[in-house]
Amino acid sequence: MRSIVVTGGAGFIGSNFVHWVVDNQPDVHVTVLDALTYAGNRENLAGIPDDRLTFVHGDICDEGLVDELFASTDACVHFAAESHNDNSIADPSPFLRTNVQGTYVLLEAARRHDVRFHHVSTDEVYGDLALDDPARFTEDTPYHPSSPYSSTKAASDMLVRAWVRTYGVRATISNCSNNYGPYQHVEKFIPRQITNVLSGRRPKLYGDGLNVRDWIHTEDHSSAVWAILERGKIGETYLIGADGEKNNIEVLEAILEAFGLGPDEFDWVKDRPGHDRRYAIDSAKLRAELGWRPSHDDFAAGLAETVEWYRQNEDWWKPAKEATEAKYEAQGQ
Ligand code: NAD
Ligand code: TDX
Repeated sequence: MRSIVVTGGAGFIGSNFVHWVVDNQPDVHVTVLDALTYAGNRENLAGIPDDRLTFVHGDICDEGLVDELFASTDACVHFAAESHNDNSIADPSPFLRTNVQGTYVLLEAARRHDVRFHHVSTDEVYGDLALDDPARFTEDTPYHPSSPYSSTKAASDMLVRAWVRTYGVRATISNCSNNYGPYQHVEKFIPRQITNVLSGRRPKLYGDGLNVRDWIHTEDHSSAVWAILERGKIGETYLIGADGEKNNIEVLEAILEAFGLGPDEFDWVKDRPGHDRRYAIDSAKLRAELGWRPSHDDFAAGLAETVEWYRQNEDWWKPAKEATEAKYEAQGQ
């Protein structure tokens, strides 16, 4: 594989993936296709040499542009999406357009040009598990999405499966759990709480704080996606997770501790409508078939590094902070 198109490569996980490829795959040229929505930031790709990266400012729904890019690439890794549940509850329409229509446009171009396609999806397509359920999601868990966001991701997964079966598109799918690390937008849970403290606000916890997420460092997501792109079986789905289940109170306490704050120094706020209770990934297939292992096995250390990154990069997050908090405040969150 010599050339790949990375959609959404200026977002959180996409840009971490691009850095990972540039650092670990010296013979691969990356073309990022990104619309630079509120969630995309060209700065996320700063420092990457021009001979390794071409940046294209454009929309995945633009058929002509996508066709042109797919005419000269070996593969596409598709990260571009509207990605935030709370936004999808306030206004689902951009989620339908980008996540469903955009994926359709990419699949049609992959079909025309026989491009190897990897679709990046989420564990949220499986719905949620009870706190006392010993089960975890596997590739065989039925789809049961709860939010407008996760239902559009589920729809896009279904399109990929249909294009593999009907048209023979060479595609794979991965469903990953919650990522953390640098370059994550301040609307998301961990960066929101870190930057609340850094900007003199109190952290905000939804509902009863007992909801569980299965945290994985974004670098481990990148190495897993690469393993699937290179060695995954066409038509298959792989779940990506690093055995990182924690409830939101535990994560928040670790953040408060990193700042030397007491465990009560936060506000309870209104719960998210339809709030999924627990996500948990069984990644046995990925580990057994592709030999993948996560390298970040110490959540406290990864979180401390992430806190430090936000401390050091105020210029990166400050411009988005006020507007994000104003939006939350209007929602009572
Ligand atoms: P993000 O919101 O940080 O980034 C999304 C990127 O896509 C941005 O750069 C944005 O500009 C771009 N984009 C949006 N609409 C576009 C369009 N129409 N055309 C071109 N570019 C467009 O998202 P993220 O958290 O990095 O998530 C990336 C992918 O990973 C998504 O598909 C998401 O569903 C999936 N995922 C995320 C997580 C997580 O924890 N964040 C977990 C599992 C899967
Ligand atoms: O201020 C907050 N307080 C709070 O308690 C925010 C922003 C969130 N929460 C809770 C809601 C969730 O239980 O924290 C948990 C994590 O919330 P988010 O960061 O919004 O993530 P989540 O809804 O779990 O979805 C994420 O993981 C799966 C990504 O945003 C998705 O793109 C991905 O598919």
